[in-house]
Amino acid sequence: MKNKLIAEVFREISQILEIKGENFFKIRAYEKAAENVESLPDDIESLAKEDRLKDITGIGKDLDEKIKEIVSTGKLKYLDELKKDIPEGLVDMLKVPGIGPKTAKMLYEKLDIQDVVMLERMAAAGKIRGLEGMGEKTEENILAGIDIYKKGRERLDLKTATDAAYNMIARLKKIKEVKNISPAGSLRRMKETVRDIDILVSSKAPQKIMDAFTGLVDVKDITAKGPTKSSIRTKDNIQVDVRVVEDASYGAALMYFTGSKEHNIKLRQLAIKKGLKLNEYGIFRGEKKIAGKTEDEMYKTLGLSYIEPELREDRGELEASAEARLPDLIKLKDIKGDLHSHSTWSDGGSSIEEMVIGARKLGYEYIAITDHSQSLRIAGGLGTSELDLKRRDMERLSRKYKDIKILFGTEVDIDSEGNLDYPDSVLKEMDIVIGAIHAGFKQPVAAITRRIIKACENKYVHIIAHPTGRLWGSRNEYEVNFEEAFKAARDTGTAFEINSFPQRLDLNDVNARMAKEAGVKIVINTDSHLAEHLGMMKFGIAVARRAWLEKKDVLNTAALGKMALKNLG
Ligand code: DGT
Ligand code: CA
Repeated sequence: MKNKLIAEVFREISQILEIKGENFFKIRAYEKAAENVESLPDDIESLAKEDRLKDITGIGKDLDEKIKEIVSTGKLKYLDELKKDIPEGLVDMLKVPGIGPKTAKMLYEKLDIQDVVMLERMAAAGKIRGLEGMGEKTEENILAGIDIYKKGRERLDLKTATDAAYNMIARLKKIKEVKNISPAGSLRRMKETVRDIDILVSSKAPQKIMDAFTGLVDVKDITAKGPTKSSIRTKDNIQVDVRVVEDASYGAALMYFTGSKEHNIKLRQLAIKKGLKLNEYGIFRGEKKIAGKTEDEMYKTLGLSYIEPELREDRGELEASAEARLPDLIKLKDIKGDLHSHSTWSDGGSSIEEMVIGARKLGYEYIAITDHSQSLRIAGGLGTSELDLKRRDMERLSRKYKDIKILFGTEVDIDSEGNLDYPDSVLKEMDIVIGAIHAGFKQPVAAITRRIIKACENKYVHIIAHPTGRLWGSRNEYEVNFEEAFKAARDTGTAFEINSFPQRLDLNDVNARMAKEAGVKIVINTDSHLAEHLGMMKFGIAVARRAWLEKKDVLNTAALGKMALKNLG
């Protein structure tokens, strides 16, 4: 789908227009078009082909032509022209959280700041505080924003990395000389963020693989090309390394390049203790190779059972493997439903019916539609009279789709004092109540923890959603004292969420494992704002697996009647 690309182009146009000080309505028209295209459930390419773009709100003749140009050429002349008038770095500067077009314009005009590097230098040198409305605090905020921006660019979110890697692997698989192929590195371990994509191939014809890989259409630069290892940067600026090994060493190499480094070091120490030598070619007794073809064989030779890649972080997995007490990790197919999703009733882009159809396609037994609560105006939060209308809509759909249970829910805002955005009399009527923090991220840790605990203490709140508030690349997490929060959750029977949205993925692996050990129940949700987001469940599952969770630790692996949700009695 090109929806996202087109939305990004329109957003960039609106920002450049704003920097240039153009007409407000023109700016707003592009912004609005970006929002509409982004939340569109249909594939914009097919709409363009059928000449139905003008059905989209805010798309007239002019934008219709521009979308068609992007769809057919992948570019837009108008944007290229616009960019010529302003320094290139200024557009990047807008990606720094907290820097809007107005600020960028002022910094450019008054201080000739043209890119992020200059911005950082000037903020650090205290040169910005002299400008109107700017102080020392502004400079601190700018530096903090640059930090988040840089981190977001250094490491890819798991979805971006997974999509890019599997797309590339699918194309490399078609080469007949490829025998085995797999992702390796942090991506295979399904770490929340990934620096680069590592791919391992076994083949008798490494040169052919190297040529094919470096010749792929999306390669922008070839940073290294050797007989068995090459590195490239894609047009999306993603670094990919491919290594080719002999099939007899494939397992050893896969183990080595999957890591983590800490896991590898422990394995090597174990080998030495057994009088063996371990490297990326195999396990050796003296000169004789005794394992190397498969990972299974490698682990067995070391006296261990197979360790899933998600566990290879040196967090006790070697010991657990040796003592046959590795967890039976949860799998995607164990999930029976999604308990956190949005519809067009609040800020989602799909109707309840589209969400329900999406959930049925995944074979779910239930889906909760948990739209935002009344105070969250920007997210289209629902007032009580709208709740009645939504309920009627749901009841109609429940009669139409009898093979899935549609749960009536809300993501209720936890305010800065820890109070909930609906009275108990409203919450009481809901099948699923999710409490979530959406503002006041800068409060001290004790205050935020107190808010979460207070929400847990409300007998109608089943789940605490995205418990750290982080958004990779645009917002840092707020601090929570999880020891205290988990204690409250356990005592009240409130569950904590692992949010599968790739920019969120919180609870993270470490906190989710701590939650389990503290006796807290976990749910894995997608927080979908479009029907196709329902498929992001796999990323939440990855976090859960990295947290050593089993099927029984996760509530939404159970049938609806058996789900141990908070007892509201
Ligand atoms: P990343 O790229 O930062 O997201 O994380 P990784 O784990 O993919 O790290 P990367 O790409 O530097 O290396 C891939 C794997 O290769 C790593 O997980 C383990 C292995 N490896 C790399 N360097 C060393 C090393 O110095 N010693 C050992 N034992 N293994 C290493
Ligand atoms: Ca890597």
